[in-house]
Amino acid sequence: MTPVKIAEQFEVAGHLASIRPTGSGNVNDTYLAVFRTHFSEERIIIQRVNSHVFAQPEWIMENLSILTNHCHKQLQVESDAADRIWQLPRIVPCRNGQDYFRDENGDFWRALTLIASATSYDIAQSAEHAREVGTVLGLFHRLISTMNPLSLRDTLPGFHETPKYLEQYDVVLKSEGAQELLESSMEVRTITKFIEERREFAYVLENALAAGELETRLIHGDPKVSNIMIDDDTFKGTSIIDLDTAKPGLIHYDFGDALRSLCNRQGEETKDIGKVSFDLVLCEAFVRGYMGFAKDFLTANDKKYLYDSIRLITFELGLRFFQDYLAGNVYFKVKLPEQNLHRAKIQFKLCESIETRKRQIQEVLLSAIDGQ
Ligand code: GN1
Ligand code: MG
Repeated sequence: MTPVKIAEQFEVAGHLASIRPTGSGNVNDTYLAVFRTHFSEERIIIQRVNSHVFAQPEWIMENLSILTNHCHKQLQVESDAADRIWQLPRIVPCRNGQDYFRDENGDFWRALTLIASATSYDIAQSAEHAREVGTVLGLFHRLISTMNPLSLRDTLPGFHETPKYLEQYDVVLKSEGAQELLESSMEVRTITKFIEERREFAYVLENALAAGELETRLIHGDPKVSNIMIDDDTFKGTSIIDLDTAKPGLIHYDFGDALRSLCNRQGEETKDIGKVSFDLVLCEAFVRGYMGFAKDFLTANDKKYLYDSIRLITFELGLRFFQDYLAGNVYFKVKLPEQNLHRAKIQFKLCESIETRKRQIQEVLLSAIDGQ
């Protein structure tokens, strides 16, 4: 079915004026559709959810409505005191009465309202931007901190449990394709060594959870900088999007993920790996914004693992990209066969920079926490 035909399955007033691909997602396919009546215009986001990644896409929609209903109620209670308008994506129903549509190939399509007058950026624009990203994640964590972690289904079992990725990596490494790459490429061998040197570290958060130092809460799962919407008029953060990976987990993975994406000024796809490093100014601005809300729910033990979370999620994403390269690019979308290898090298370079700057990052974290 063509994108035009798909768009027409959703309950929107007026006629479809245009539909075009948008966004830079690595997993789902995203389109922006514009509908017009004689008097108005409505813009919606239509997505084909990758059902190789999400085995039960219906659960994503269930989670989304539970989550947005909770946040909406809470935001309404607080709206008089808020310094901005917080926006949430709303599910656009399908003409068949459901909140999704399956095409003749079995592909899963859903539509969401577009966050109004706002932009998301793949790369940090300024320290002010970083602070807004921190503010949005802090507010989101505070809003969902009052929900029962079991109120959402686990749409992606094993997602953000670093040891699980190591187990999968070990299996892939034994495959014929991976063994051939290992034999023929010095670069691949160097990366496997890098991973081996961090094998023990990969357990740091899960060990803390098992020891009772950290607790399972609800998390966003993918709060990278490009999922935070910034108001075009006020330049204040106004929304967090891409709620498909919201699930029970450790909020540390969220904290780390926002920072690893934000503090790499070169971005996740740069050609210039040599320039990749972890930016301390952006880090400090983010943490100040985050702590404005997070001081209400972060425990002393939570604070103890913040540095590790930044290092770990960066390592984890590098491992996921590298493993997918070895497996033949079966998970992340690629335009070039070596793209996942390249993406992995960028994350591992960033991971090294985070390791080299450990003391400075810890100082930044402490001063931002004390500043509250
Ligand atoms: C994927 O598809 P996208 O771009 O929203 C991935 C995240 C990674 C991210 C890296 C479900 O997110 O975990 O951090 O790429 N999402 C999934 O850019 O695996
Ligand atoms: Mg995502």
